[in-house]
Amino acid sequence: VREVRKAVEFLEGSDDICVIADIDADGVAGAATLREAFDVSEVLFPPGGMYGVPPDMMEEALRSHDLVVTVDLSPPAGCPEPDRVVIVDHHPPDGEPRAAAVVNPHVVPTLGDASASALAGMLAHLAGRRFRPWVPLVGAFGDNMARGPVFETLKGGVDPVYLRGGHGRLNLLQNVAAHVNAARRVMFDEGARIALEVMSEAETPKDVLEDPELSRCRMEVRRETERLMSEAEVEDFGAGCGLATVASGFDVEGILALRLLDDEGMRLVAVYNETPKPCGYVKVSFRSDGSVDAGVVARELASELGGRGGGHREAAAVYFEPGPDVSEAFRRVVSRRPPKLDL
Ligand SMILES: [Mn+2]
Repeated sequence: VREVRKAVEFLEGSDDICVIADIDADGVAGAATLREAFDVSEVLFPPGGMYGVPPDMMEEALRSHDLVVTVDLSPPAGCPEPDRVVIVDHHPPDGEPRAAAVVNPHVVPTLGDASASALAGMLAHLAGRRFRPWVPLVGAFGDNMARGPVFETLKGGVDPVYLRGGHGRLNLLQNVAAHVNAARRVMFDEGARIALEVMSEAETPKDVLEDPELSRCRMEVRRETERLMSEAEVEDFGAGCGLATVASGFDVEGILALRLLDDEGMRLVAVYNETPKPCGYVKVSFRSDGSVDAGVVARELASELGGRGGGHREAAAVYFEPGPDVSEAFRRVVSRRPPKLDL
């Protein structure tokens, strides 16, 4: 595949790579993999719970480094010098992505379903570099994307004990993903930074699970989730769609939406966390049972709220400036019932 070969050539040909990665387990695992395999001089994370690469971060990275690789993220529109950028992402791109190489299943369909971290593992593997193969799989489990040809290939190099779970129990790598995600739910980009260092030092997944700081975050997230679950009330807006409003300094609205979706037996649950993130935006997270496209609902709500939104069929989010009446906006989106929503 031409895009993949070009990406490998760029990564092998540079000794000054800057990685800009999303703060979740997929972004962190992808960054850890690239840093282990290639000459990565710096890893950056979008600040304060922001989603997407801020234009000034992109410009600064291009000024200071030869090659910039975005992981689980794509460059902002109007990015200067796209010929020094490689994209490793699996989100549907906004328009035609411009870069020296684009490793994204939406652009290269033969890649199949894959997390960004698994794509990073594939690049390291194709370059013949050494890396711990369980690391990119952490991101695949974190994104619920433990499937597809890239994942299956990487899985072959991993101790099967790490993948043993089932009967309602998480396997070792799912547990590591929850640890890594807990860090950013509590501390945003600082949490991602800590998790990256822990993952980079770890010889085995157990080493990540035994890290005291990540374990503390996991416990705090668990406690905060239980607190919010005991208070949260889902308002039914019809068509199996509901909204709950909470206030938390933690980024737990996605976990809550999933828990409430299961508990209430709804088709789609939106959770609005009215406490702003450190970056100043507030967020609504969506989880769907698959019969409603959460990504479509998120984009519709984003245009109502003047924010940015997107995601997949099962999981999506909207970011916006605090202020608008979210409940009214959500009511308008649900009552319009555009055919695309399948409501
Ligand atoms: Mn991802």
